[in-house]
Amino acid sequence: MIRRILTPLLCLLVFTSAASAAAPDVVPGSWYEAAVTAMWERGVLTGYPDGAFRPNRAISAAEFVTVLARQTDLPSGSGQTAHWAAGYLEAARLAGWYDWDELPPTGERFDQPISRKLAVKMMMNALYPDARGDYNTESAKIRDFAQLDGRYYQAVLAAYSIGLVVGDSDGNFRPDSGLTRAEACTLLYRANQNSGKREAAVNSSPAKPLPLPVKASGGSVAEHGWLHVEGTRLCGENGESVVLRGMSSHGLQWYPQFANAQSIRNTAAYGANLFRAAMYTGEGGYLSNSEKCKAQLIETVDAAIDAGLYVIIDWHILSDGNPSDHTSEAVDFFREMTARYGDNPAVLYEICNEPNGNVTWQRNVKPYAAAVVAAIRENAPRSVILIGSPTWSQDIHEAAADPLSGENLMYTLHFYAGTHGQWLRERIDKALAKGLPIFVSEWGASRADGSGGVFPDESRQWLDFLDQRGISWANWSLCDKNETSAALKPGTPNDRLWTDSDLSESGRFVFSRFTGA
Ligand code: IDC
Repeated sequence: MIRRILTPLLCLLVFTSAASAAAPDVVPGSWYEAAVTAMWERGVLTGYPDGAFRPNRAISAAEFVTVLARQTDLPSGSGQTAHWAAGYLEAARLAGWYDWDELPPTGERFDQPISRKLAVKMMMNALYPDARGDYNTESAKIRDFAQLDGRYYQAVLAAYSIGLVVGDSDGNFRPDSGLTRAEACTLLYRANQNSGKREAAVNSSPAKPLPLPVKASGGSVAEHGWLHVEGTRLCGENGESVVLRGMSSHGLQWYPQFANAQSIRNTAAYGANLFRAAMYTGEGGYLSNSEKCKAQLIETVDAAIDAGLYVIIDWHILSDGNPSDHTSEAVDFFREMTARYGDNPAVLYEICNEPNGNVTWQRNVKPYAAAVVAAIRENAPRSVILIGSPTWSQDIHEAAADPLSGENLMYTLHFYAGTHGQWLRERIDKALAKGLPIFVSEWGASRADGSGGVFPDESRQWLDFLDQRGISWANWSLCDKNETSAALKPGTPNDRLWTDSDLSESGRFVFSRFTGA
């Protein structure tokens, strides 16, 4: 009886406190949430009359100047028109943030999207008026520097030199394109926090990864460095617990377009710190087309490293169910990959996606793993290695009963929320109790065939379970294929930032969980 009364009451409390933090369309756990919430609470930001924030809409010049003026306590002046922001725009002009011709006080351009070059110039004038960037060093970082007018050189070079702005994945600054409201607010929030001249805007929670062209301070590898395994935990360089969460590519031979730099950066912008490059061995993959597959894999791994993510090189056996049929190819492949990446802390090696068919741990998988681990250790003595088990990487109890010896080895467990449930979670707990380190290198919110559902309740139950145990995961898969496990809607472009409306039902759920429950 008491429970029946308490439950609705609790729900109500949780709901109202979350709703009061910021506008209702600020996605909890998103990359911009901390910045927007802090600025909202401080009164620097307000929403539209309906209360929404509209994170993905382009920010106008009037909106940008107003936020910056409030943030720096610049008093409103007397505007020359009845435009709601005319006072702030006039004060900003008189303060020297911009010139008359850039936003004439007659107001025609106040409601148009502000260009990046003008936004950066205003931000630098307001917050870092004394910063200077060396012309030669900084301009070399900006691929489309030639498109920038001379009047923006100083501000843009200075912003690059102190790391407030970096180019997008192509190295371009795109001076004439705009910014979304979420991007602009996150940029201003970080700029204000870093300026050191002003007290931090409300809280000092660490900055989350930002979308292009504003990159976080180096991402997760910069923070945690070399990973290692202690007991069943994945740890960073200083012994801190680390949980990796992110996306798996689909088969690189089929969907390389969503394993490109922009797609990986887009995923990071939602808070992921992991990308898994699934290089199929069968089905037109490495065993029949090795050079092409390897080239694609390298491009993808480099892009993930560049974005500051941890990245898994996945030897994706599937239709070829017995890994020991191709031990020598795998040994050669991993020797080559570790010669290239063995000294890079970002890279993890997954040596057999999903053994299946007539294979056992002791007869097939363990001897294969022993050979491949030994080959990897020649060039990569400390990298984390992920090892699969029979029945599509569900038979972790067999591995737990007879694990390999060696350091920094973890065992993969794969599940699909519409097919696998409680019994498989119990298997994880039993394996953990025996000391087996577990890594969920692939899971789907669909059935095990990659379609059906989506199963949000089952997926939530699974992710809550993993979060409680600090288990890392990668979701299947980052592509726009017409199957429910795909994170993107069919036809999603791969050359621009994504918004929530590009994500499928599965994608929306999964992307909201990258930063933990
Ligand atoms: C599926 C893809 C599907 C493709 C099929 C065969 O989603 O488009 O046609 O592979 O190549 C796995 C595998 C993973 C599967 C996925 C869903 O690791 O390759 O992808 N799945 O069936 N294990 C369990 C499920």
